[in-house]
Order: sequence, then structure tokens, then C-alpha cells
Amino acid sequence: MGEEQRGTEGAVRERTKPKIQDPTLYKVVLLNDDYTTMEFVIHILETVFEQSPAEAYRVMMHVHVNGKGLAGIYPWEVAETKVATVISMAREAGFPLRAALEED
Ligand code: TYC
Repeated sequence: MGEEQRGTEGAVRERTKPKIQDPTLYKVVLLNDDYTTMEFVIHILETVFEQSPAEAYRVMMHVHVNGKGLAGIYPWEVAETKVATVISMAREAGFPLRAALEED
């Protein structure tokens, strides 16, 4: 055994308790406001939530008319990151757009 190999026995163990994904899903909802432009909300839905232009327009109008609407459904960490990204992009652009999580 080479010098660099010495003393490493047992350092790598087989995983006996594999980590599994938390199956709980969360809804990311967008909330309406009077100041964020429709174009910006559509941009968010297309880029952060990977919606087609037609779907993004439909969801944006639903939020505009009904006060809130579903942007996407994801596992916890993904959903949290989407919300943080929306808030960050909105503040950067000077809009008060809000997004929230709801348990599915
Ligand atoms: N109500 C906004 C307007 O008339 C548009 C809007 C839609 C804002 C959806 C936020 O989540 C939102 N400019």
C-alpha cells in the first residue's frame, strides 16, 4: 500500500440508511398586488416556473383576478428556493410581488 493510502481503511462505509426525499409537496402561490407589472409576472412564471408563454399568461391573469394562484408544486427545498428567487428578482426590479408556500 502506498504512503498516501495508509490509515484510510474504514474511512468509506457503505450507506446502510439511505437518505430518501421527503415526499411532502408544497404549492408555490403568487399573490396579487397593484404595482407589479403583468409583464414581470409573466417573466417570472416563464423563467422560475418554466411555464409556456400561454400558461404564464393564464396563471398571471388568474392571480390578477382572483388574488392568488398556483405557480407550481415542488418538494420543500425546491419550493423554498423558488419563493426566494421570486422575491429576490422582484425586489431587484423594484416590485412588491409576493410568493408563498402552502402544503399540498
Ligand atoms: N395586478 C397587477 C397589475 O394590474 C398584475 C399582477 C398579476 C401583479 C399577478 C401580481 O401576482 C401578480 N399590474
